[in-house]
Amino acid sequence: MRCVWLTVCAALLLLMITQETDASLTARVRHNCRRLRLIPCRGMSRGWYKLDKRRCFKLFSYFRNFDQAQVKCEQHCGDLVSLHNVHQYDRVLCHLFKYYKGKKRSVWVGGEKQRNGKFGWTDASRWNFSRWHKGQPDNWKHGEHCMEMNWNTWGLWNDQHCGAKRPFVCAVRCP
Ligand SMILES: [Ca+2]
Repeated sequence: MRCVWLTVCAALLLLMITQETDASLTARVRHNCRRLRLIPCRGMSRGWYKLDKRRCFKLFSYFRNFDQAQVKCEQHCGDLVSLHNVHQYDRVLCHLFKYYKGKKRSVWVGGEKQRNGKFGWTDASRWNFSRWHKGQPDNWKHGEHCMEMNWNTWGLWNDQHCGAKRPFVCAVRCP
């Protein structure tokens, strides 16, 4: 009986810690994003914002699987977004946070498992930045080859089944 209560208490404690971490991370994202102002990309349609000096990004809020999302980005002469530093990461994260009004939503970004088993970007740029959720990528049930952002906690990444349908973020070269 004592063992059962200990297990229950441990589970509750773990739940509280997890929720606290999630809540504090969400609060940090909210705080960080307060002052961040996105700059619309000149010469492009509505919804495209500056990602860096060379690229613009846009959230497509309808749901597609990973390959369909990448094809859609290619139709705009781009790719699913690749992220290489905290500035790019914050711009995308804050846009999502504001768009979804703090209600967490997983989206596809451009991370995809390569032949060597490591993750790379669909635009073939260098993999030099990551924000994996603790314990990820875990290749759950040996079928997770695509990367989503905002899994479980705002801003953190997870490897996911590529057939799952998600909104997605594309990036293109500035016009
Ligand atoms: Ca996973």
